[in-house]
Amino acid sequence: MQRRRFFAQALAGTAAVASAAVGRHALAGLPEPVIRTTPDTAGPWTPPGVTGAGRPYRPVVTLNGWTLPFRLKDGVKEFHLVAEPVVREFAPGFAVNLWGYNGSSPGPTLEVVEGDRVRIYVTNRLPEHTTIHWHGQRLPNGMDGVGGLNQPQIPPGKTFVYEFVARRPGTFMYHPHADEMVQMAMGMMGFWVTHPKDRHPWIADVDRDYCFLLNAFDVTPGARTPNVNTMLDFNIWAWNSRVFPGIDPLVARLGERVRVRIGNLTMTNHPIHIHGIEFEVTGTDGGPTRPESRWMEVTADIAVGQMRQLEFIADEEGDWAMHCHKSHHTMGAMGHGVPTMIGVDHRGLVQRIQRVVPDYMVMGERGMADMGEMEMPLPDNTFPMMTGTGPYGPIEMGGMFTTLKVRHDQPPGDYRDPGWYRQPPGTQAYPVAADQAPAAPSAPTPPASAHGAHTAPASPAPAHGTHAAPRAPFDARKPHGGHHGHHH
Ligand SMILES: [Cu+2]
Repeated sequence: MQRRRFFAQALAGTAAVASAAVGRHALAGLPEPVIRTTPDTAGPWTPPGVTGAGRPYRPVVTLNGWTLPFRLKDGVKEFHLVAEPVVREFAPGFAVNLWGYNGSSPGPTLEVVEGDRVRIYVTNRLPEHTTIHWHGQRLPNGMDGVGGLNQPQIPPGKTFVYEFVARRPGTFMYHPHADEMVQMAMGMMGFWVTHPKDRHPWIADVDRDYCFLLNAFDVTPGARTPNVNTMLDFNIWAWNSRVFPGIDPLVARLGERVRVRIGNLTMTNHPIHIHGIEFEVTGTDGGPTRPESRWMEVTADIAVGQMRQLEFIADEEGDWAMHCHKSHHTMGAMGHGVPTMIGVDHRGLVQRIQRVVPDYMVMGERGMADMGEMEMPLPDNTFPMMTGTGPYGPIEMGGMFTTLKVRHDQPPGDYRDPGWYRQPPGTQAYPVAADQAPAAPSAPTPPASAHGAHTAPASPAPAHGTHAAPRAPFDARKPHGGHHGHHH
């Protein structure tokens, strides 16, 4: 059923590829490129009647992505990647002009078996040259894809062929090694999975095998094209070029073994945190980890250019948050010049300003949680800073966030969203009446003039002497308290 759905999607999204740069006749001997432009998660794909060089495998599911079908020709698996401009919907109402492969960014996942000989045609329909580097693979030097070093770059309108044997099983990715900063800032990347051809002592059979790439963009709110010269200050934190609530959930049946393969092609690290379960890192882009080297984690830091395989038993039912633990990576695009307003009382002021500036809003005087439900006027093409609505209200998350949905009645192999979890009665946090809560004493108020190092204490000293002492270390940290001299 999943496969049928995929083919329906593939057929619906398949366009006869023709352009001025590469005529159909020029591609006559090549496998027809398969194009898919929808951002929903395609079901697992296995080639009909072909299992590759090894035993049957459990296909991966690419989060908000898809696996590229191949053509088997004389025992070689032939793929056709087309590098081209695409439009990617990051979340409903937010579409961005990117560069990608075969209609999508990231490009489709390439999925093969250890020992397979693969031949990959790469057609360049970008306005500039490109290459593809096969991150992590063992291959002949001339197939490694570093433009200028291993090969001449692929000019616009031309097709190059890469051919090698997928020598070791594992988790890999592909991306250009030509004008790399620009081309990766525009979304050119994809996943690669090589399944083991025999039973491997360090590679478990899993019931579900998910994969996605971490990526980041700098898109000015309201704009449609990323700024490509940004080096560090990105504002869109995405998984497979999707942002919450545009990222699909990972679903599992209670008790299943689940693998999540993640690669980081951003310019910073991402500590990926999964609620509700513990996992082991069972592999990197260097291969499977030795079982005796593994330990339990709930957060795995994935550094720049690294890949990690997280594996766990989904043995707790519920809707579990799964997200990057850098809190600004679970936010949408925002202005950075917003001052901290917690504790500032604006009562009365807003109405007065709104007479002059009708859209005026105060941000954050009680924290930023209000942002999750505010109807802020947004530019036409962006997404709210904190959004996504759960069964109990705004989730107050954007960017690198989704959920792991574990259900006892999720059918095996069914990847459909089961909806929100209903907690059994008596298992959810609940409010109590004020007279039923234990007394909650307030923290003592600090002396009013604690920062006035040069003036005499103005507040009356507390009766018990223990409160006088903490003033000294506070004063000592003041850089302009010259008479302490600790920084000379
Ligand atoms: Cu992050």
